[in-house]
Amino acid sequence: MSFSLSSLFLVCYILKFTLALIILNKEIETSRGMLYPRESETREVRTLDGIWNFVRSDETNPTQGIRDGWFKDDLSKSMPTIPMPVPASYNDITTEQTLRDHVGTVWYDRKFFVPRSWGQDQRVWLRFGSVHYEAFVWINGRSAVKHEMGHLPFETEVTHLLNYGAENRITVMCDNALIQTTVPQGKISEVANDDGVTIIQSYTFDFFNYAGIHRSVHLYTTPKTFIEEVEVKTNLSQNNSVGTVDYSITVNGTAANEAENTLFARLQIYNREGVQVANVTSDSKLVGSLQVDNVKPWWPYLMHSDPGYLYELEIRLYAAKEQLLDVYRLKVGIRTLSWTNTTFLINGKPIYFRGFGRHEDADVRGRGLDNALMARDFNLLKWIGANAYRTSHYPYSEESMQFADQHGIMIIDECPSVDTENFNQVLLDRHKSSLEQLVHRDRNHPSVVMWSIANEPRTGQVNADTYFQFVANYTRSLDSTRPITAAIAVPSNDDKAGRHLDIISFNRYNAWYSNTGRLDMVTQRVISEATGWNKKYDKPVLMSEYGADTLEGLHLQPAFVWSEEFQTEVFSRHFKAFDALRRQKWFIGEFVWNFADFKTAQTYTRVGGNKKGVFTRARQPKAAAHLLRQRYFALGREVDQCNVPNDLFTYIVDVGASNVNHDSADL
Ligand code: GCB
Repeated sequence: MSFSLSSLFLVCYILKFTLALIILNKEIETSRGMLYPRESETREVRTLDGIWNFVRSDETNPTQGIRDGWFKDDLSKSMPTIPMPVPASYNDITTEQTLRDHVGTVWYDRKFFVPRSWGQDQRVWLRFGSVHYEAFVWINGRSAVKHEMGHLPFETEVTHLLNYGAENRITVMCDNALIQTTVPQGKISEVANDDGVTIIQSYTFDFFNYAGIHRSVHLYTTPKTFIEEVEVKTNLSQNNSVGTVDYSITVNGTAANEAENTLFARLQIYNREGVQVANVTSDSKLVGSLQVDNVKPWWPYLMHSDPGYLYELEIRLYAAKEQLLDVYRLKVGIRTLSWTNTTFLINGKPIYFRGFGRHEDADVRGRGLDNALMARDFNLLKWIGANAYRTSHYPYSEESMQFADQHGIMIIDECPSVDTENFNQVLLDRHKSSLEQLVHRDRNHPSVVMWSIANEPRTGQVNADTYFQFVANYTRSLDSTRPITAAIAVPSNDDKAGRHLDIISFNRYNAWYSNTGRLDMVTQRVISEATGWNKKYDKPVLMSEYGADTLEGLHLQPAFVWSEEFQTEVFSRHFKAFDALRRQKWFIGEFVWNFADFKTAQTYTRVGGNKKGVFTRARQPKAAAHLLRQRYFALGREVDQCNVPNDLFTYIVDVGASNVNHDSADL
């Protein structure tokens, strides 16, 4: 009897374990709308950015505010509030450790007026650029929207919730907790401290889990029937002389439902000088194509003398009898992408990436949108001669995507999946949703040239094959015009995901995490690892991370870990490997980790954060930045025939030819 009972338990246990391993490729909810808020003849936009009121919940009682109805009235009537800027992470605004390290919910509210005119014959929408990680929103005490997933926008119609020509209140509850089924994953535990217990958030990635209302909050109006979505796909003729812009428009509104067949759109494309270069009138399907003769293609920075060329697409939506309903304008870059098992091409020309992994990170503001910092970063990217970056490890602001379009900086657009492991159904569904939201948001940006579906996933684990097959194929079904990659750090022999990707990216820290300090163990290892990936999958390969922590101002000769000399040497040893690899056509790019120093969780391996930046956190160059600049421009000159800046090389001396024979014994 006891034997059969224990075998029954064993069978049940095995069954439970096996069931937990089964993951299905389920349908998931998809996003709608979300066009970037722009003013036009038919639309008004207002920002709710500014100083909001803020309350940190008791960590041991995170749902207290919901139970006590804090959203029903001003927050200050329930709890003492402090002022909090929006957009910004809340963590580093005060001097309190409890707020910096807070785990769980926080609350924001503010008052605002809505013009009386907005109440007539139009609709009003509330849109958040991003809230990390989960947001619950109320307008005048009534639930408006709920959204899960940091770094991505969400919106809802609030027409019926607003008081027109009167005061309104918006309340937001934001939860930063990361668990095993969130994207990214984390763990919450209760740990004893000196006075009782503390709730601890842990995660395997190193960047600080900044939280709050990270990007702008907008209110905007649309007509009753309006352009809800626009999708464009562009193409070029063989010799790049004629461009086509395929469009597809989705309309929302009563006119769309009742008089579906009578709606049509007029689309025009204007060049940079404001001259109309194409126009078309659609039928009621609102799908079609425009042709641009003598087109100026969108080129990456340094690949052409006029990079980042953008046209303006104007869409006018009409009802029967030429009644103008809505106008929306969108910047469009006309380019093609194609790839083989050895090459990745833009407008028919092979790409060699020279770029960075980055973070949205700054002192005080954390991950909050900051236009001054963004402009500075793009100036630095251009100064250093980079042509690309990866949005490691989550989607960056829409404003930065617009900048990248304008400046011709190519983007590997990454979803927020980092160190993904313990694959399960809920995680898969959320992971797919993060990609759906990302592709939906960014599909019209010419700068986006690749989707990255994960950073350092544990692709050696059971289920990784099926899991990444589902994630990659789902992303492909959303957009087949761009290749798919993931930045992988497991050895190529163990990896089970690469076969589902189009391009292999790998991260490795030779002379840092492996063989620390051994500069003589970099070059050959990089060459053989890249070659291993190519041999295994027969696909283009790029190195998506390499680098060394470097304390600005620390100089040690001979080079020693953490010194500026060491970072410079580590780079140089990689350059040698990359040059050998470039001769193999399948090696398509090099990405330094990281663009700038950034904040991490507290650990003894980090002195004030991750210092692998080529720039400091204050965006000033370390010594290696000058070296990298010389390489990136030299590469630009060699592979893309670009001009190089006059100040690239500092004049040192005019050494005349020597007629004496020297050998190394002289030195
Ligand atoms: C990595 C991660 C990146 C880290 C980096 C490091 O492999 O992808 O997020 O910051 O290493 O410096 O440890």
